[in-house]
Amino acid sequence: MVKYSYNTLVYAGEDIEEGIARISKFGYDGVEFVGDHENLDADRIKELLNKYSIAASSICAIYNTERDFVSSNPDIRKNAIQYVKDCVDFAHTIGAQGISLTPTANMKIHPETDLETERSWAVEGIREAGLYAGEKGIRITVEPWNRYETYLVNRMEQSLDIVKKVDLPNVGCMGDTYHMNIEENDISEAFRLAGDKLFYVHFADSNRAAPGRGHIDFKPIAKALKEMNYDGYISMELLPPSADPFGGARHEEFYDQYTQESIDYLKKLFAEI
Ligand code: LER
Ligand code: MN
Repeated sequence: MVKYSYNTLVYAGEDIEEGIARISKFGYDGVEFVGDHENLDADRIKELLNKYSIAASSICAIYNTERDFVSSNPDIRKNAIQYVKDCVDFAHTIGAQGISLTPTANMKIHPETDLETERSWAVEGIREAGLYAGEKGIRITVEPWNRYETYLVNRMEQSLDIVKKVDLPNVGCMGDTYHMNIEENDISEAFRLAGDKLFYVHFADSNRAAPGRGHIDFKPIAKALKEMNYDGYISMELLPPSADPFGGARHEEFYDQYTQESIDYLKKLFAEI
């Protein structure tokens, strides 16, 4: 059985308690948090998760020009590794199982060095972060992003290649249907390719709205996940229709409406297949 989670990334301008309460109210199993451990109080979140009887699913780590696994500046590469280690501590305190990772700064679309060197820095850095995460029982998932957000890992086969080279039991792949709809030939086949290395999933429709509001056909995807016996989280990562969706503006429909609608839509879909 899959588990359902909702990423609080889109809940701008409210206290984290409101988000946790909402996600619990609509019947989710888990809450996904942004890797913003400097502004989020881990002990308080742990108490709130207890209060609303819900788990933490994963930490959505955000990389920027100050923390980039493949920067030509070794200090910035070190910052990226340290950032994941800090996210691991945060995850450990709140009981989250994993951390999502992409080895480049978000929205960086040009390499600084040759791709072979950058890939080897990615493997090296993820391995160091993965060893630290493994000691605390936390998994790391390598997420492909579409070509407008990164150039290094755009498809599942590239995530799997890095994961195989890192070669740690707690480091695996993830897929985000929004990115996959742009980059993969066949979304279901890409999930199947990851096999038992598929550790985590983000769902959003083709326009990043709630599943059912765009033109992705979720039926074959749900079927593939079921046939693979995937029993991890499907986390809704819905974002506004904006060139910079990470800007933090409040879009009303992503709060109660899409939180409720997404889980209802997916539970019905999984029951039908
Ligand atoms: C980025 O587009 C993404 O998909 C997230 O999981 C991380 O911010
Ligand atoms: Mn995602």
